[in-house]
Amino acid sequence: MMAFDTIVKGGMIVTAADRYIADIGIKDGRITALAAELSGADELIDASGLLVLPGGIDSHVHLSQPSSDASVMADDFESGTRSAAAGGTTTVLAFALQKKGQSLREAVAEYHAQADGKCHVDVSFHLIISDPTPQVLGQELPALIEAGYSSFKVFMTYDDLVLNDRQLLEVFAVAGAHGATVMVHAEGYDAIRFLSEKLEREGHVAPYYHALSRPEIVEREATHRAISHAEITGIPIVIVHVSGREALEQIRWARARGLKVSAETCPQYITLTADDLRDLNMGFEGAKYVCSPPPRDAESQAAIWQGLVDGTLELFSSDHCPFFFQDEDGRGKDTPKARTSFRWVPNGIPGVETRLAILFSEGVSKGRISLEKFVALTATNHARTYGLYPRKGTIAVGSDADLVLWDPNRKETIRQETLHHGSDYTPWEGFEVTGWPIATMLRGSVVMENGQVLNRPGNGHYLTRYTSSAQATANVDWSKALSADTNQSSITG
Ligand code: DUC
Ligand code: ZN
Ligand code: ZN
Repeated sequence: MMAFDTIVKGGMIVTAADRYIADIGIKDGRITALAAELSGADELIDASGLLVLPGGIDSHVHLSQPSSDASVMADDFESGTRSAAAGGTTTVLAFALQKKGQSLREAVAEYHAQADGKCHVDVSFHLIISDPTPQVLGQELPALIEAGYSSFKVFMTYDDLVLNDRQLLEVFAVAGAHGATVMVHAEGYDAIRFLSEKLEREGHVAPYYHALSRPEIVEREATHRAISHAEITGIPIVIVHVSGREALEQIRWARARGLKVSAETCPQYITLTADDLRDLNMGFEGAKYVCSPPPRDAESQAAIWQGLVDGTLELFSSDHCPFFFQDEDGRGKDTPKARTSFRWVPNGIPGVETRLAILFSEGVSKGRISLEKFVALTATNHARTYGLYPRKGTIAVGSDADLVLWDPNRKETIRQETLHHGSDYTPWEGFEVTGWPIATMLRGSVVMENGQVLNRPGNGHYLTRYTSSAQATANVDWSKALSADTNQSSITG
């Protein structure tokens, strides 16, 4: 019998800590050897001249999520994870949204039913808590955290999702008691409503005004409030999709106070600005870029880069929230109702497939960040923050063989026609990048090669995750954290 199923030969291995040229020996889906020269495998993959990176982890992805209006998400678990695999991402943390009045258990069961057997890469769920009843806070949430759903998101805006301050504090307290990680959508509900109604009264209804209805101050205020609630309850939080310098200042202020505040940003905040929401031809194209928080200005882009470089921003996720632009069944962004006001344009853009290429090109190829930093921002820090490290997020003996073979010199132009997602457009149409994924491996199997996703939905497994408190107290059973048998199950398991 061969020592290895596969050897990846001669690539430049990059982790968050270092880089070196070596062979990677893979057996039963895991890395079992790293050495200058390995032999004895059924399959050899030549990686010479390529970078070998940990598969990307995208910890902010919306798939099959219901909307409160007629819009429908353009990706389910099959197409969304296919798109992830094509872009070099091997783990997707998607949301399982609790509808008002619904039990959390039921919400989780619904998402498992949607994901089971459909995924091209590994997945795990963050919960979205929209209805923190005593039953949810006292029983369901603690039980689910215990069962490996160790993170959840709360919203400070949106009619059907917003939690008031008391509810936020109650939810944070449960997270603290059970060691879960809380992600916060920090934009203030009342200020957005006030500004939206004022803009509408003034006749400012085009997609561009979406950006003016939720300016940076709205994000800054909510970020500060979320941080204060975290300090009151003594919990660590993650501020997701940080878009601008004002929110960033709040996060720096919190860190200087010794608070555990992590922060995430996304490709849209380093590449787009609010001006992209303007359609100078008086058309509706600007709706393609409507997401929340909205893209800001050049100064905020520079501030976001500074935050990525100095470590204030530790996570670079896509916030893949895919809608159709035009859809004949009225399920997309361009509908008669949405044309009456920006308020009715679904908030979100697709990006799970283009995340790595955009950060690599704008960050590494343009000399703003190192290769190691790229890996930390796109894989390692996600695994650490959300209870998957070191099984995921690094290249080490014992870790899953989730790898992306990356050509740092390849020039590509992002085009909708070559992407794999369900949306009918990409916000980055025509965007030129240097650096591109050549192959993606999930637990030792090639799932994408030269832009072709091998059609094996069901390869992806559901991942249970340990809690941040387990990590903080060194209470993780590391043998289990790496064990394929106990920490890895099928989607339903
Ligand atoms: N928040 C997200 O995280 N994604 C899309 C829309 C939103 O408001
Ligand atoms: Zn959000
Ligand atoms: Zn999101």
